[in-house]
Order: sequence, then structure tokens, then C-alpha cells
Amino acid sequence: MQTIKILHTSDWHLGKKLFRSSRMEEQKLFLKWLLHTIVEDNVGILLISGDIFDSPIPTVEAQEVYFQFLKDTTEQTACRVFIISGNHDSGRFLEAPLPFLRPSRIEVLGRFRKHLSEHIFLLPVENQKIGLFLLPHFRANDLLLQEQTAQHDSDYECDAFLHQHVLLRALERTVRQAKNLLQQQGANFSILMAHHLFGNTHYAGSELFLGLSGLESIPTSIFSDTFDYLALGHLHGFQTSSTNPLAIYPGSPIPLHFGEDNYKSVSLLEITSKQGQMKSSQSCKAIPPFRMILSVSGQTSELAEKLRHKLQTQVATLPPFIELRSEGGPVLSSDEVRFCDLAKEYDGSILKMSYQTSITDRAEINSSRSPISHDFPTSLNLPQIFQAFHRHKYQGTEPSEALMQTFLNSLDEWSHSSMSPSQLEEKTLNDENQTTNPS
Ligand SMILES: [Mn+2]
Repeated sequence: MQTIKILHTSDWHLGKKLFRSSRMEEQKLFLKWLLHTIVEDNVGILLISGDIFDSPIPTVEAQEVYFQFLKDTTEQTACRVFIISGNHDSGRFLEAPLPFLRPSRIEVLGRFRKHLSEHIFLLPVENQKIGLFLLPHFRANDLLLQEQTAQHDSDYECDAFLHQHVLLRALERTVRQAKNLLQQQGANFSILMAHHLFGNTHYAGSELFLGLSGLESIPTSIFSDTFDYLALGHLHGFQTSSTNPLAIYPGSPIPLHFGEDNYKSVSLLEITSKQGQMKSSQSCKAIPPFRMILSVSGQTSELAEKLRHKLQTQVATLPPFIELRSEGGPVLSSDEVRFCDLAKEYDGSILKMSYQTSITDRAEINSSRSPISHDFPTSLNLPQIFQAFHRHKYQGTEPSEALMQTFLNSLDEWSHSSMSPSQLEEKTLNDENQTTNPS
């Protein structure tokens, strides 16, 4: 009898900030905990299901932390590591150091490869085999092109190119092909690793851009009879599929946004080979909260008491990050000072303070604003709109000649930019990543 332990985690988002506050300290503590867990629990395989970094071009510090973790893990343990890209990662960037990673038992799949066989890995356990099928984050084109290079029938009509069911069929064919390859190679237990939205999952603080691949949500049924465990990534809260309890999102290891649960986990899968049979059992391992993200809301009069209670009962070692939401309209600056002093007593920092206004308040605020003039013409070209905007914003003055020229140059550059739609998509994604708004 031989047992192998597989630890599955995802959505590290290394380098992510909450407003302007770095999360590196907690991310380092998580990786330290993870390495310790791999050693203590004698983990043989580590699966990281995408969104390793928060940005396709991660900060130097985020990269240092990542590579240090990989080095420590492969030097101090016998663990094998499998990594796929998520929608936040650049697949090419993740794959670039492969010549150095592969000899250290680390495999990275950032993009669809030419042959599906390159997505498949077999791991012997006694005289049995665990089969892994790695499916990096993909877009519609990747899936269809991959199929075409695999010389499958390509009955795609141009207008149906992005149609959901065409994509689903393409994915089904890819999965079937993977299943055949796994069978041919004698896999007795099969695992799929993917970064996407699968099945009937709840919104759990995941990132946007779910639709990038062209598929909103993939029914887990197309994998269910093929795979014994689905190692998924993308959602930030721990979740399993209602239809397939072994389709698991372990979620991010630290809460990345206000409103996310402070208690996070990794998934542990134990596979035992006994008398020619493979048996598995899955459990969750809790990650200690390193820093708590506290969201406090209520009437202004009760905010201080609620905040104090949360500060007194928080259990993490690092001081908390706080969001205050007043439901009773704007907070007076004297109250703001009081809240900040209270947070400081516990070393906490208030990162966000917001208030809700009633509908009548909002109507008053709107009526007090000077509207863009009613005779605002609707048939202007872009330079004219820019001039009208300038007049509106700067008390009726016209933009200077130099400013106008800069605007025209930018417009020219933009219209001549040779960006393909996919590059534009990539750029939009980068721009989104650079915003600090955590919603
Ligand atoms: Mn994601």
C-alpha cells in the first residue's frame, strides 16, 4: 500500500495591493506556512491553479518571493510542483524560466501547447498511475486554434465563432482527447487542473473578466466521468460544485478584498493505491489568518462600538486593515479622527471610509451640481467634444493651442496604434489591475 498526498491551492495574487497597502507580508507568511505544511504533512505533489501573480508583469518583489518559495520547496522537500496560468497571469512570463524549473521537478503550463499530449503528466504510485491534465487559462481563440492544429474537424462558421455552444463543443472534444491520452497511458486516477468558472458556483469575490474565454461558465458535467478530482482556480472563497463534490476551488490564501472571509484553506487530497485499486479522500486544511480585513458598517453613532468589538476579537498577528461604512450619511471630521485614534490603539489602519446617502440627499446633491449645459450638442467630433469639456470644466475658457495639439497628437497615436483586439484586451486587463479599487 502506498499513499501520496496532493496539496491544491490557487489565486495567490502575489503583489496585490489593498488600496495602497502592500499584502506582501501576509503573502510571505502564507508561503512560509505552505512550505512548513508540505514538510510536516509529507506532501508529494503541489498543484497551483492559476493567478500566481496579480499582474501579468509582476513587481520584482513578487517575483523574488515566488522564486524563493519554489527554490526552498524543491531543495527542502521531494515535492513536485505543477503550475497553470490564471487570467491575471501572463502565460508566457510564467513559462519563461521553465529551463531552470523543470530540472527541479517544477512544471508550468501557461498557454495551450501545440500537442495536447504536452498537457498531460503521469505520476507513478506503486504500480498505479495518477494522470494530470493541465488546462491553463484560455481564451476562445486558444481553444479553437489548439483544436485545429490537432487536426480535428473544424466546422466553425465565422459568425458562430464565438458562440457558446461551439466553444463548449470544442472544449468537450479537447477533454475527450485528453481522456483518451490518459487512458492510453494507463492513468488509474485522473486530475484536471484549470482556471475558469465551472458549474453552478456562487460569486465569491473572484476577479472580473470571466467572459474573456468566451465561456461564461462551464458545466462540470463535461469533466465528471473523465476526472476524479478537479483542481480549480479563479474564485477567492473555498467552494465545491453542488453537482460534483470533488470539483474544488480552494480560494485565495489571504482575503484580497473587503468583504471576503478572513478564514481561508487549501485542499488536501490523499490517494492510496491498494491491491490494484486507487482510493482517495479529500479534506480542507485551514490557513491561519495572518492579517484580518475588517469591514464595519452601521449608523455613525454605533460605528465606534462595533469597530472596538471587532478590534478586540481579531485573532491575527499582523494589525488589521479596516473599512468603515456609515449608513447615516457623511461622517464628521471629528468622528473620523475618533475612528482613526481607535484603530491606532490596536495598531490597525483604516483604508477606506465611505457613507451611504438617502435618495432625497442624493437628489439634493445632484440639483446643486451645475449640469453640463442643456444645449450640449450631440453631433460633435472628438476635438470639439474635448473643447466643450474644457469650457465646461474651466469656466468657459478654450484649451490653449499647445494643449489642443497634445490632444490631437494623442488622438492620432491612438488611431494609428497597431494593437490587435487581443492586445487591447490584454492592455485593458493590465489597466484594470493597476487600479486600487478592490471591488
Ligand atoms: Mn482568476
